[in-house]
Amino acid sequence: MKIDKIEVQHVKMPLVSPFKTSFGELLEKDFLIIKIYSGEHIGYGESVALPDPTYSEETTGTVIYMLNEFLIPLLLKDEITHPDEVTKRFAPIRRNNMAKAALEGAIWDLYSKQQGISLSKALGGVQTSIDVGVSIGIEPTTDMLLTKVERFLNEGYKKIKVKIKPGYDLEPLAKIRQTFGYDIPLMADANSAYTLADIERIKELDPLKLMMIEQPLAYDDIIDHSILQSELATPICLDESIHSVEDARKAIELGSCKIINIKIGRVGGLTEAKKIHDVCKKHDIPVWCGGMLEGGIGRAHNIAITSLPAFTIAGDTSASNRYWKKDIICPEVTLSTPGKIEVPKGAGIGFDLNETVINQHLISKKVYAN
Ligand code: OSB
Ligand code: MG
Repeated sequence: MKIDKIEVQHVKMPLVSPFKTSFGELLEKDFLIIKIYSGEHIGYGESVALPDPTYSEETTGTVIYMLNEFLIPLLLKDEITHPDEVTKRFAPIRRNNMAKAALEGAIWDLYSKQQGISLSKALGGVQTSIDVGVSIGIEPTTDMLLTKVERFLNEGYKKIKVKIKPGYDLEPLAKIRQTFGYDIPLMADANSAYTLADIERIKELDPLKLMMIEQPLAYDDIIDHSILQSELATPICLDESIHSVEDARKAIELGSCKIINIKIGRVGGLTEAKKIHDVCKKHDIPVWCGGMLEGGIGRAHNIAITSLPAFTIAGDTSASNRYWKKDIICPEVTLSTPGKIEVPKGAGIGFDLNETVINQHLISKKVYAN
């Protein structure tokens, strides 16, 4: 794969409505688009980091720095023949997984375009359409929350995930159960807002029969989660705590979770995501694909990885209109049938870029020639 040049575009797009979690509120997303040029093909990647280091330590700013100072020079140093080599090339650089994944994702797209196959196929995907869910932030009132739940249920979403935090947990979730019943697929995401001292309060959620509770305890913990899981009927799903296949193996061995949320950015790319998928499949741990309020390129990568066989639970990859007035890809991501997204069959990610939308939101652009 001879790389001719790499382009990094920085864009900032407003969300259709604010998104609030236990760690803060987002009104817009600024992110990076990566374009890797090789002959007649261009591979697309997206940095999923948030503007502030509140979900993880990475930010759009740290990603720009890491790309510029370390990762792009390393990638351009010698030619690679397969995307798996990118993970190895980046291994001496500690963490900075979202920065690594942005480049690695573009290389995977480029590689599958050169092979003339879909990214899903290149990754070993088997599902031709995927089940999807939606993540709902902390809403100003319970009524507004119920309105959103109703809207997304009507759109057929197969998993309703609600953000919770201490003081906003049992009440809104119980209201959803009272209103829509126990048959709707409901889960909660705490984004590390609790500690083991809250164990009694967390156990009060058990009667609500949630599909799972995501990352209740510290963002870097797998020990306390194993204690909590041993006392909790509701399955724990880890998000923030899992950065690698080794983290996943240890969490499974300790019994820290029964489900794992795989985010390509958080784990450093598609190669590592696939490895985590494989270890989970071996241990009968279901996985689903998490989201980072991605633009269309990130969304397309999520769709491709979700086509792997152990992704048996609906992920957070909603349609483009969940977050964007106009997405950066064409066509936009839509539900093919209620609660389902079709996996594109075209080469690579299977979407073109909407350069008009990108240019409307462009802050800066940098080109690295090889
Ligand atoms: O914890 O899953 C999370 C968004 C930003 C950071 C962390 C998370 C989320 C979401 C939104 O829940 C998922 C999405 O719809 O993209
Ligand atoms: Mg989460």
